[in-house]
Amino acid sequence: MEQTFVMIKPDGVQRGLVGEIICRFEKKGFTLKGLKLQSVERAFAEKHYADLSSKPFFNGLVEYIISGPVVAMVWEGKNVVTTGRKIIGATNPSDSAPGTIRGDFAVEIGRNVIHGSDAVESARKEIALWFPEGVAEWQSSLHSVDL
Ligand code: RTP
Repeated sequence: MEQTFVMIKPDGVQRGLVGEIICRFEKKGFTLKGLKLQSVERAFAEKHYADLSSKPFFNGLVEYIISGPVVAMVWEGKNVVTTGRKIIGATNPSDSAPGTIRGDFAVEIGRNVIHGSDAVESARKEIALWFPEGVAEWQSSLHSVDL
């Protein structure tokens, strides 16, 4: 079953959006497989965002991610990577549709509340980085078997 990595960024935690965000993924029907509140070191944040190291906003992005605790999660379900990105909304909150997390709760691209893996392969890498101890083994009975 497909899994994705989702991180509620420091602004999302500070604004009390953790419950709301978990609620949206749960109500959609995805299964929570891993969850932790974590303060990340600079080197860890740089590793997570290594692909963006050449971008002009990289240092500001790292400062943002280390500015307070984040909530790291693994969610599981059919097409959870793509559908999770739809639930989250476009990167720039000016473009994210109402009804999405960023569309409903964010204004600034540099304070856009949440991260979600952009592909199955990056999800695999990010889950390995954030959850080296592994995630829960349980299987929700709400998922149908593939026909
Ligand atoms: P994320 O990784 O956080 O889910 O975001 P994303 O895939 O939608 O977007 P990406 O291009 O990977 O950018 C990662 C994060 O960097 C910040 N950003 N700031 N100032 C800027 O122009 C700018 N562009 C991107 C955002 O926090 C974005 O989520």
